[in-house]
Order: sequence, then C-alpha cells, then structure tokens
Amino acid sequence: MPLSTNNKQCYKSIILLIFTCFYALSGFSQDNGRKMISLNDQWAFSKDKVSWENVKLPHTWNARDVMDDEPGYYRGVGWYKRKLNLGAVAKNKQVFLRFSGANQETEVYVNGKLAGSHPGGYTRFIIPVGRFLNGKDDEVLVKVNNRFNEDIAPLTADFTFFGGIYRNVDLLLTGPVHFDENDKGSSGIYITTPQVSEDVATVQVKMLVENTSSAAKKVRLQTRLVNAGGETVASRVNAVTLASGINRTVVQDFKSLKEPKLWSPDNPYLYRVITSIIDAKSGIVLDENSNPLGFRWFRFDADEGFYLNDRPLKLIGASRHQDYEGLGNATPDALQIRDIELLKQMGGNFLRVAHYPQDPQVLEACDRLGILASVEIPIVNTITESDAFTANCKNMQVEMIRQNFNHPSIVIWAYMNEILLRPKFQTDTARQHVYFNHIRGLAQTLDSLTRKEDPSRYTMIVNHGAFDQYNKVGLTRIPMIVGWNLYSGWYSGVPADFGKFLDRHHKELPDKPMLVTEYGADADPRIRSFQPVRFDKSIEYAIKFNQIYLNEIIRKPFVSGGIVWNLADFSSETREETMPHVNNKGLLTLARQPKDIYFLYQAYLLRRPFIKIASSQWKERSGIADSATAVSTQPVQIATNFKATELFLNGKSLGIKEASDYVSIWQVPFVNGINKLRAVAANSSDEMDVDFQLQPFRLSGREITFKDINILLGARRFYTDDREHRLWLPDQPYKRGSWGYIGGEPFKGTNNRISYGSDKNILGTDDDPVYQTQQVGIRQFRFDVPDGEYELSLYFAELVGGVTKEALAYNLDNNHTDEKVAQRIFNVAVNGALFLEKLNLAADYGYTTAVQKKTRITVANGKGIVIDFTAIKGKPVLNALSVRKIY
Ligand code: GCB
Repeated sequence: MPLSTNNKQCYKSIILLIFTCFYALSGFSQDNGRKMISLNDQWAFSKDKVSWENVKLPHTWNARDVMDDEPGYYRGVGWYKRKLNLGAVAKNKQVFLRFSGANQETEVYVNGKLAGSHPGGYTRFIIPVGRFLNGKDDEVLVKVNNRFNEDIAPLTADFTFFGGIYRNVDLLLTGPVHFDENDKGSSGIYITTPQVSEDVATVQVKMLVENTSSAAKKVRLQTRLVNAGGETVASRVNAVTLASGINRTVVQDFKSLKEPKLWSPDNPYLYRVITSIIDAKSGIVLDENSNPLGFRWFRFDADEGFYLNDRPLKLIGASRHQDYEGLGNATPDALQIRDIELLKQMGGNFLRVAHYPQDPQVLEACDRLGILASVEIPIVNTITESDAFTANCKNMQVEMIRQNFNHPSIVIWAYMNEILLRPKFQTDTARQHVYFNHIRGLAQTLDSLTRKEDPSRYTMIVNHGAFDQYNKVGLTRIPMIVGWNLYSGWYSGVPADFGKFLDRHHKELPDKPMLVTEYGADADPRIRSFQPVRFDKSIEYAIKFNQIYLNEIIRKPFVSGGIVWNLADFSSETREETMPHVNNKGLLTLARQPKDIYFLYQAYLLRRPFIKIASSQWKERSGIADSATAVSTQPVQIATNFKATELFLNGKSLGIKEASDYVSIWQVPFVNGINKLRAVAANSSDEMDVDFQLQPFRLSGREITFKDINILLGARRFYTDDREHRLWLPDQPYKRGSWGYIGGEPFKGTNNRISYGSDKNILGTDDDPVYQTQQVGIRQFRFDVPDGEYELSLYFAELVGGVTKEALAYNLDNNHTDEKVAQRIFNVAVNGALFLEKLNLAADYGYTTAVQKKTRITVANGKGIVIDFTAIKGKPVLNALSVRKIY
C-alpha cells in the first residue's frame, strides 16, 4: 500500500527520533570529558620579539638557511605567541597544551608566567596550563632554542638540528577525573600481551587514573577490546573509589582470548583497546582513550635471525629522517604517513626510526601497514660526561618508551648510534679510558632502564664498523641485539668486505643477534656513469652496491635483517659534495621522487610480478654517435623479479635477456629524438620515452647537425641539470673531426676515497657537479665545428685551497691528505685572440667559487674553435665548457 503524505511525514519523524536517540547513546554527542583541538594556526613568530610574522605550525626557522652557501644555520632562540580564547569549551576542564615536538629546549609561558619547560627535541610533552588562564585575553608565549647544549643529545650528527615548534600542538581538555597524561607524555594506558599464540592470548591493561577534584569519586573503569570490525570481543569493569587528589594505577587482565587474529606484515590485523572512566552514579563517561593492540610474538636468534609468530622473517627496510624538501623538519602529517606507505610499496617490512623518535603518525602508520620498527634516542657520535647529560638521556629514553609503548609495530628500543665514531681525548689514553668507561656506564644504565620499563622488547646499540673497538669498550655485550652500520665500498674498503664482517660477528659473538642497521651509497639522481666508482655519486654505483649488500643480507640466516640508509635523502647542513647540505643516500629524493635504486628494492622484495625500466629517471640523455651511423649505444637497466625480459626499442625487439641480481642490462642503440622503450616479461610490461640528443661523430658530418654540447672536464660521469635541462657529457681526448682536450689530467682532490674531482661545495651555483671536476694542466681544447656563429662558455672554479673545514662527523674513514695550495695564473685565447688575461681564479673570484665566462665567435675557413691555455704560474685548468651554434 502506498504511503500517504501524512504517513510519510510521520515515518520521517520517527526515523529522525530513532536516529537522534542512537546518536546520543552512541556517544557522538556525549561529552566524554576529553577533547583535543589542534592549535596549529594563528601563531606569530619572531627571533627578537620585535618583528613578528604570522606562521602556522608545524614550523621551523631553518628551512632556508640550511641550503645557502654560508656555513652553519641559525641556532638560537625563536619565540612563538598566540591568543587562547577558550570560552565555554574549557569550563570545568583541566587544560593542557600538548606539544608533539619542539627542537630543542622549550619554555611555555601563559600570561607571562612560566607554565612548564622541556629539554630535548624529539619527544612529546604536555604542559598543564589551566591555573594560569584568566578566560578573557589569554596569551601563550613559547620560547624555543636550538643552540648547542652539551647536556642534551644529539651533540653532533650527520643531520640538521632544525629549530622551532616543528610538530603539531594541540589543546587537550579533560575533566577533573581522567587518565594521567602527565606520565612522560604517554596516554596513561599501557597494554601488554603476556601470552600470545595462534590459539589463545592474554592481555594486560595498566591504566593510570587521576582525580583532581576536591571530592572522592566512585567510578567504573571499563576496558573493551574491539576487533577491526568494531565489535567488542571482551571487556572488563572494575568499580573503584578515587579519593580526592589521588593518582592511581589499576591493572586489568584479560585471560584466554581464543584464536586471536595475529598481526604481521602480510596481515596487520589491529584491535583497539578502549578504556573508559565512567561515573558510577550517573553513568556519564568522564574520560575515554583508545589505543592499538596487535597480537604477535617475536624473537631474535643469533643463528637463525628474526622470527615473527614463530615464522622466520628477514627484516628488510629503511631508516628514515623526518625532513622534506623546502620544509625542513616541519613536515605535515600527510607526508609523514606517505613515507611509510612508500616503504610498504617498496616491499619493506621494517623501519628504523632513526636517529630519534618521530611524529606519532609514523608509528601509527607502521601499525596499520604492518611495518616492524625500532626506535631510538639521539645519542649520536659522542657524549658529555655530565650528570645532566645522563639525566636527559634517561628522561628521553623513558619518554620514548612510554609514549610509544602500545604500538604493535615496535620490536626494539635503541639508545646509541656510533658512539665511538668521534672518541674524545685521542691524545690522552688514560683520559680516554675514563671516557670509554663513562660511555659503557651510560649504556648499561640505559639498557637496564629499558629492560625495566619494557621487558617485552629487545634493546639495541648501533655501532659503526670498528668491531674491535666496540668489543673492547664492552658495547657489544650490553644490549640484546647489536646493530652494525657498515659502509665497506663506500667510505672505505670494497663491498665484498661486507660479508666478511658479518661472518666475523657470527664467529666472535656467537650468542649475539645482529641487525645490519645501516648500509648505503650516495646517489645524486642527476648523475649517471658508465664507469661507476665509489663517491662519483652515480645511480649506477649505488645500484651495484645495493645488489651486493642485499644478496649478503638475504643469504646469511644469522643476519636478522638489513636496513638501508636511508629511505629518502635528508638535510645535513655540513655536507658538501654534489648536492651540498643533503645526504644523498636516499632511495627517494628529498621530495620523495623514487630513484632507480628504489625500483631495485621493489624487484628484490615484492612478491608480485615486477618489471621496471630502472633508468627511468634518465629521460633526457645525450651521447656521441657510435660512428658515422646515426645511433649512440648506451646501457639501459631493467629491474625485475622475472628470470628474463624482452626489450623493445621503437617497436623492434632487441632480444631477450636474463636478469642477474634482479637487473638486466641492455645495450640500446638510441636514435636522435624520442626513443620508445618497452620492457616485457609474461603479462607485465613497462614503458618509457627517452629524449636523446645525439652528438655527431664528426662535427661537420651530414648525418646529424651539430646544435650544442655541454662537456665536463676531468669527469667520467654524466650530469643532467634538472632546472635548465642541460645535459652534460664526460670529456674525451681530442679526435680529429670531433672535439676534445689536449694535455693535462683529471683533477683529484685530497679526499682519497674520490677517484676524480672534488667534493667541496662550489659557491654561487646549484650545479656543483659542473665545477667539481677539472682538467689540470690543459693546453688546448678543440672543436672541429663547421663555419658559423657560436656561443662558447667556459666554466672554472679553483678547487685547491679555501677554508679548511672541520672534519665532518660522518666521515667514517677520515682519509684526507693535506692540500698544497699554489698560485695559479693563466691566459686563455680563443681562435688566437686573447680572451681571459692573467686569470687568477682564487684571487679574482675566491676559492671554490663558480666562474662562468661566455663569448661569441665567428668560425670561418674551416678552422673550428681552438681554445689555448697558457700558464703564467702553476697549471691552467678548465672545469667545463659549452658550445652552442647560433647560426
Ligand atoms: C652513519 C650514521 C648516519 C649517517 C650515515 C652516512 O653511519 O649513522 O647518521 O648519515 O652514516 O650517510 O654517512
């Protein structure tokens, strides 16, 4: 029977009523006593308290100055202020400001009075501010200081100590009876699973409750375990009377939960633990908290590696720093989460949260996505032997553990990274002995503290490759797991030493489980090479390096896992090299673009069919034609987990090739212009276009017309300038009919690990690789170009001399010889006419400074371009040159 309009109205009202009742009962409209409201907006920031700018959090004052040519960045005080108009929302509430992180010393003032302070830049802190508020014109003023403080770790490290309130700030309101958030910034709830198996589990929930009201309160403490579908699978209630002013711990045990769904990387099944404080009389929820729960058990074994839920699992993943291109460490939530998604998409199952606790979003994402994790406090490279330093370290460790206690993803708490890298008192053995004893004492204190705080996880110290030193000081015995950061084939030695080191650990420390906590090679995505060598920063070297390391990690059962350094490039202000201020060991760039090495990891780790042209970042290429033919043959790599792949160039098959270590390498005859590459294996394929600029074999040949060319002297690498899209080629000795240098040899810096070129920051340019290599003692450069109008640019930088920089903290093998500075003056003539007279780069422009000199030339009578270099003092040099045909 159709409904009448009246009936329809009536039905609508009933439905509305039912909905409203349901809404009210389900707690949506209930005030459960707790509210969290973001306070990221409407701040003003100042360095001097005179001129203020409007900012939003997260914020750092170092986003720009870490990238400039001035050494150092602002390390001092920054002020933030904001009005707080709380109104009715705060009535009868406890009011807290919750800082997720501010670097590194913070003082919070409310209406001019100090409400609280916090040392350390990487953990949460919660400041009660209620008693300072007047409810009318409240103002919060926050002083943050990122100065060097010898009592707060980290003291030195290979990352930037960005200052500011760089994580979220929230306003937290609770009723007078609430879970205690003053327990080192934790949620006040600690969940453990004393027993777990596939059949049965037990859960223990420890809650800290506080009654700040003036009267005793009868309450019910209720805990519900809720499955992923939202159903309550178990609950417990305790009736308690909370005396006025009391702060009390209540423990609830859940016994015999049958067939718990297990948490693992393949199926990260999460339950939630919802704890409530309920007024016994009115039934009103006074406070409520929700925490994740994952059922899993694990162990590290010195012979067999890691086991999760009784199954062996090789831990493979990455470490992560928290900064992002252009933003410094003030990285918004979405980008933090995206990093963990990128790690998952890579096939990783482990995150080393290094070198400090990070934004809460990070571990939440690990819980959700099934990424296991270790977290550590930032005691890096060196310590201070003061009581204050020790106290701050202990405080950080406890904050880290309590704040992150409930994440099922965490399996390790760590507390020291390469602490013997920069040992103090090098010239005083006796004093150094005392220092080492102090380090051992601190390690022992932190290890015991950690085991006491959380007996359910493992402890770890992370060492660099100085095996004997760490053994001698005793640091390989204290923690439950030893982590090794190994860079054979990068900072020193050869990649093959890596496997030997692992075997040595297994032989000499047979009872100690181990993780490879770091390994990696810098890769600047703008640099490619067909003759890759360490420190050339080429993608090709990094691919080779990672293949060797991954093979060893996977092959050796006693190695629990390998954690590449690093998920993404990160800021390290003191670094120089091809991309100054950035550590390029990321699998992703600073803006999270995948480098080809990321695809290598996908090929190794993904269990679905995977094929990817791993030279995919090299979309614009250039090369000299093989002969008079109109092709230039260059290698292309394909990352794949198929045994063999077929490659097509412009629709034509180049054949089938087997992959070796998940990569097949093809020699591709590129033609001028667009080249369509298509890689195929079974039903999978990948495509890319390469825009190839073919350089003529003979400059005056008919096959290809010469347009322009950019050449790096003294280099065996290609460089693509990603802003102006200029393609730079390595040089060659002069060949008649073509081009090249006559005389001289490639510059080799004093850093012995570099085969050619310099690793110094070149001032006044972002194209540092253009200036970092050089032909020293060059006599001539010739271009046998046809007649016409040309533009010629010469690029110079004096690579010897300048301020001697302090040996950098990350220099694991400080393998420098002294520089010999000598005067260098020379003339440059172009086609017989003096172009640059008495060029003295150091005196005229300064050391390591980019100098570009441009001119136009008319080439006539088939004479080409001839550039002559004549020494007046020392040896003439040329770093790079470009020639462009105008007409
Ligand atoms: C290390 C350090 C890490 C550095 C890395 C590197 O061993 O633990 O902080 O960033 O080496 O790239 O040098």
